[in-house]
Amino acid sequence: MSRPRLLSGMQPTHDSLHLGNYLGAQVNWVRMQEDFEAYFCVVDQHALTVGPDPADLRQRTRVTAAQYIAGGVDPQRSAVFVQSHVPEHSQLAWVLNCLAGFGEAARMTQFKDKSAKGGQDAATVGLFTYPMLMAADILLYNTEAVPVGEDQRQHLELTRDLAQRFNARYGDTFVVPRAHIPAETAKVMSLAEPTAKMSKSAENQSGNLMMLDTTKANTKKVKSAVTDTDNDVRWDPEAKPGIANLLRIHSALSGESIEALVERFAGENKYGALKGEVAEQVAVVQAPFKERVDDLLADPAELDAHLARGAERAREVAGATLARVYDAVGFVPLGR
Ligand code: ATP
Ligand code: LTN
Repeated sequence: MSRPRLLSGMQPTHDSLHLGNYLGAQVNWVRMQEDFEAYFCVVDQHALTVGPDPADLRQRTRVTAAQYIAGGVDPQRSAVFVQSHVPEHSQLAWVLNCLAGFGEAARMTQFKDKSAKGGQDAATVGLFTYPMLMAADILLYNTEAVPVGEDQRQHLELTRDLAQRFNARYGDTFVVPRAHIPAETAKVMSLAEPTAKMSKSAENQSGNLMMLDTTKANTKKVKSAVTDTDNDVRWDPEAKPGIANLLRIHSALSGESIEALVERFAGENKYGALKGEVAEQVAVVQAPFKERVDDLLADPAELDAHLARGAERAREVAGATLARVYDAVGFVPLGR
């Protein structure tokens, strides 16, 4: 019996993933690839929406793929591929652009945030149509499950709406996907500004724990994490967002429950001790991760071969779905 399908992706917008990407998304990917037929895409076309330097984009696309594998994605079991290698993604995106409402797309918070940051003129049309390309990524594979972080919930809702709208208008074509969002670590917050999520594109990078940084650099960031001044370790995300973030990170990495941690760090002046343990827990995961990435990047031909195999597997499924879509909307098939 065939397994249900899963697809997810990350943008190659930085030299390294951060701990939020790892805990919020990747840990779940690795767990779920056991039960699903999984497709993991490096979404380079999405990254183009912010106008990266070509050499950076090329390098970051490979580094991102290497990080998927270093984090535990098995390229023999799951398809690891690059979005621009599978042209069906942009082909389906066009069809979905013609189905999505202008106002509906304008309501996406990611678009509103990102376009507000650079000013209206700096925002590209690509940034506006980003969610329809993401919907195409997902719907091409008849995907049932999409493991992402909390910030992607709205895009997933839009994807579901578009799938249902297409099915209602043109007949049953797409599977309506579900988001899989991990509860505890759904949002890893910035260490410098614990009310904002850890983000690759944040202006202040001192709040991000980067998976490919040195242990020393990350330890320094943890030790200078913004907290509060009452020095009492308690679980109170509203009043103590910095401490809540550290507790969540510790718990996700160590497996120790938040209640147990609070009990262990109860009493005066334990912020330093908590930070010390968080730094250690981060290093246990991050140092070997970085080593595996370095090994993979040392053999670019092998890495590119993984990506070529991944794209081939992806195209088999994507091509069949796109053909059904083209037929459903009324495009004339190419004569022979
Ligand atoms: P950018 O800041 O450039 O938008 P990002 O850091 O948000 O990038 P993405 O590439 O957009 O990262 O996201 C990759 C995956 O990581 C998504 O599933 C997203 O939900 C998840 N993710 C990103 N940031 C966090 C975070 N701080 N906590 C938990 N999950 C996160
Ligand atoms: N928008 C997503 C990245 C992304 C994605 C996808 C995630 C693009 N296409 C398909 C899951 C499925 C983000 O993380 N910012």
